[in-house]
Amino acid sequence: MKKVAVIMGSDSDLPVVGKAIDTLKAFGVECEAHVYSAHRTPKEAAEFASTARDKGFGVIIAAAGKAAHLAGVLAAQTTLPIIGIPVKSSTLDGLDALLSMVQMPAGIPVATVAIDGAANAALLAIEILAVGDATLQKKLEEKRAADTAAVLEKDANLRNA
Ligand code: RP5
Repeated sequence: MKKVAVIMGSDSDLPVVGKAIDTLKAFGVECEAHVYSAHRTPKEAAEFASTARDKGFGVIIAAAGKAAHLAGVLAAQTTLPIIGIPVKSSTLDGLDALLSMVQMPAGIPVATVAIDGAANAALLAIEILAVGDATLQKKLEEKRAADTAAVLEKDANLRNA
């Protein structure tokens, strides 16, 4: 199975990004986390993205806050799918990161999830890998069924209260 790379602009993003790593691990997806910054370590970020496919990665998740160019900078160096997590790490509550990440020019896509949406970033990465992996697809379906059951249980509890 292909690996997922989880790149964050700073270790201060880890409390958010941790949910993505935990979700990937829960599905048995191998992941590798790095701190690379589009602005502070541009060479390392570009080097990682341009060699990621040959190293066995199938998807890259990129998390960053403020003027969040990391996902776009990585996307410019590879045709692997890039999923961006805008991180709420500034006085603008993450709206700055969201707009920096989501407004990519045509030709260089970044699939941007919600502000701090790390769990969905991981699930989207898993869904991409599951296109060619029946075991992973089954695990996704089991999670959906469990999520549905949990909501229906809450509904029943509410009516029985
Ligand atoms: C961004 O700036 C990082 O992704 C982080 O969200 C934010 C603050 O970084 P630090 O100053 O905490 O390293 O590049």
